[in-house]
Amino acid sequence: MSFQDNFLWGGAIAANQAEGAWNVDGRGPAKTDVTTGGSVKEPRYVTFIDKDGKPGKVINGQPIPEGAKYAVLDDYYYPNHDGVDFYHHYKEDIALLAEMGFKMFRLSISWSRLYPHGDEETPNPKGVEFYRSVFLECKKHAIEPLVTIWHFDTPLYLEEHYGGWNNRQLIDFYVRFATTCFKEYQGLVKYWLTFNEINNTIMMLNLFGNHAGDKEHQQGYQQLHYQFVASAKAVQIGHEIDPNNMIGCMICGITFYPGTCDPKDIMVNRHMWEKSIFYCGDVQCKGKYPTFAKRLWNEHHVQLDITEQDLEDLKHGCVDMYTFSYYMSSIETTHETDDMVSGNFAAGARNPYLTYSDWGWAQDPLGLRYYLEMIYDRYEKPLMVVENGLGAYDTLEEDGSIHDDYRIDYLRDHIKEMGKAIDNGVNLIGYTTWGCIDLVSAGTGEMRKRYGFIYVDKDDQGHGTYNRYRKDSFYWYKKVIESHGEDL
Ligand code: P53
Repeated sequence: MSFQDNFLWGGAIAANQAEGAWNVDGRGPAKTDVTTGGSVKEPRYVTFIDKDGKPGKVINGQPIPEGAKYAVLDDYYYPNHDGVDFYHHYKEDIALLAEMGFKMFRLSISWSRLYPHGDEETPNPKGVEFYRSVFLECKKHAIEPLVTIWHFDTPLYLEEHYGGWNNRQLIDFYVRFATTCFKEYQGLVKYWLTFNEINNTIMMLNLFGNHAGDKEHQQGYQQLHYQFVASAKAVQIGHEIDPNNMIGCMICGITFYPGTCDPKDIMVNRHMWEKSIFYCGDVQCKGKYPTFAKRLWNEHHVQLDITEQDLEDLKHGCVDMYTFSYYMSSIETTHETDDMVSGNFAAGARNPYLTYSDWGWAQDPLGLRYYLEMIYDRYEKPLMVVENGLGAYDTLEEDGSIHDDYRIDYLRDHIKEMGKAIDNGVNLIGYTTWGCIDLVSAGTGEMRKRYGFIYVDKDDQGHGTYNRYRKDSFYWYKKVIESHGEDL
């Protein structure tokens, strides 16, 4: 028996992708609210009004022009505005999760629902109440919430007026927000994650940043440093408020392989692990920068604003557990190849031993076991896989059924490898699959890239009843949980 009886089986969503109600009950906007829908071929755009009053757009991730202001424009559709309306469906949704036997439900708190601008002294009471109702609903069904404090959704006001995470002041705003969460939900929430996929900033530069120079690296590393300090301070406060709190880091986990046995490839691959995966995990788990950090900074002439107090904070703000998302593996090689991966957030050479999703993500269950064993050996802290799953096109049949055997196959294979990692000594305590209820894709803004056990009737133009339907995987996952991972 690999999985213990108290193993935390469940699923995950994020506020900005699921809740909708973007301007309801005093919520302020986040960057996702000025981001359009895209596809595997079309990027998502961020829209604005420039200094002469003209509307415009840039590819998501690029800065808007000097003097421009983010804006919602008439001619575009913004899929996150309505999400899948979890804001009004949460009772029904949590009941469905309970029907599957969920032990854990990962969700995030929208920062701008609690602090519409981000720099207020006190939170928006309606926002605070909403999450209290959600957590009470979880409690009613004996589901442990796992709460992500920041899931990419810095209030837009902080982006515009403070320069977002380029500004040290964001640490204090974040700490105020996190403190409110710990205080308000004490006794209702025990498991917390400070920053979702904190390593993305730097990993995206490593994967796609051929064009990125010293300036981008300086910015990326500096933003990360402020987030590390914010996370460490939140961990300390979270422990003071309730010593029972289990607070984790959350890393975008990609398993990197060398493309050949050329020692140069082995080295380049090791360094990819360092700069994309270990850099963040080391700071958050060990409370100090790793030995190779100086080399990374020097490579790009990075000069960080780090104070003595920051180093103290990092030291005393180590996380209690390491959590990560896992969707795919990737190849690092110094050799030229024409056989490249194409898709969304996928890069590098194609791995001939693997199959790829419709969005170009390598399906690699064994890579999950590799990641678990590697990371547990490094930190010896409890681990959770807090995102995993297959984004795929689903068909809603006339009778309301959805036959998603491809998703069942994907999840089954990954669960088997988790079991083997546990048998190899890894202390894996939980598994929350991504998008347990269908939601808006972060990468492409699509609805049709679906992950859920629960189908939501909404399309890429926002049309649909928003009704919920049980997929075949719903009944399958119920059985998996019931049998403690034995009946796959
Ligand atoms: P979507 C890129 C690569 C791996 C994971 O992604 C990523 C991203 C950013 O999109 O993000 C996580 O929706 C993220 C979730 C996101 C999920 O992966 O593009 O934490 O918010 O929805 C899946 O298919």
